[in-house]
Amino acid sequence: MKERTLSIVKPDGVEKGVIGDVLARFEGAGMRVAAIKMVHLSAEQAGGFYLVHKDRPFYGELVEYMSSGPVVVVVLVGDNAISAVREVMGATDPGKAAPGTIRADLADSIERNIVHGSDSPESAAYEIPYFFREIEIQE
Ligand code: IDP
Ligand code: MG
Repeated sequence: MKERTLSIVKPDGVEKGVIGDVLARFEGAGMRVAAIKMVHLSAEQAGGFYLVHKDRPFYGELVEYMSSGPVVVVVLVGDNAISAVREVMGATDPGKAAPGTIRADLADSIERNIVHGSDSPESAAYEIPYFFREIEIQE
């Protein structure tokens, strides 16, 4: 089933110069980039994006990290895009991520883990319009 998902190359990914590497891995897995932009989120914007985590102990640090530098936000389209992208990303903790995944190969810690991907159709439906108007998505 053709699906949309939202992915973000996080501030550590941009800083490390792996935007191209991350996007190439998604394209190599059959995903197509349907929208893309670089933004530097304010703390308020990062907090709104991660509102689902507002009661978690790491929320404050997560908001600080996600607003610490520019990020690249993309809409990816493809067969089962949500789960396909999560598979290419690897587990949240790079120490537990499968070999060959983005996080296993490139990430430093459970927080600074290079990349975001929507985890469900419900989160994709919140996250995509958080960044893109329909007219900005080329499907
Ligand atoms: P996900 O990015 O794999 O979906 P989530 O549980 O949704 O993981 O957490 C969102 C983000 O919050 C993670 O990608 C990571 O940057 C950060 N995070 C998650 N768990 C922890 C933690 O235990 N300590 C610090 N940061 C965390
Ligand atoms: Mg998540």
